[in-house]
Amino acid sequence: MRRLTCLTALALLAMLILVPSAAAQQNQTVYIQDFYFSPASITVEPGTTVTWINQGNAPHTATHTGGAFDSGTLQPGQSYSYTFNRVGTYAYYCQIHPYMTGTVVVGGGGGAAYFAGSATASPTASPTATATTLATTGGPAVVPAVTLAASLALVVSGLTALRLVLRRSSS
Ligand SMILES: [Cu+2]
Repeated sequence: MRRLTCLTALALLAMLILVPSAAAQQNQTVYIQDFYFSPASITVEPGTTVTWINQGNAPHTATHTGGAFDSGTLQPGQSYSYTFNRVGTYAYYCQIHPYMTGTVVVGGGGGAAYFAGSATASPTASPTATATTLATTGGPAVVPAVTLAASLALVVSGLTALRLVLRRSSS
């Protein structure tokens, strides 16, 4: 009885820790310094929101060469976010200092899986949930898939334990 309650508590605790960490992977930060982007190149899953934070002393921009996104002038301390829903390689630069360049690669090797999964998904409906599901079907996203599987296993075991506890206390 006490052991089951303990198991349930552990399972719930693990859920609280694991689930947000899986969701936290949907955000990435690029720091803008004087005069470079750090890291200059990042690879993210579709649906990831990238935030550029100007940590330098000069104003900077993060401007896509193809016009998909443009932060405008970011004064020191200001930030700009853009959500990458489409697979591709996005080269960007600073309009004030054009020698500052960076790249965001969306999809990595999982592009095929992304397109297969996105055919039925509405582009406007809950991008976080969609991206999480896609991560489990994507080839290179092994770690998130394992994390999700572990979370699911814990949820199931936690609910089973909870049911046992409830059944025992009611009889
Ligand atoms: Cu700049």
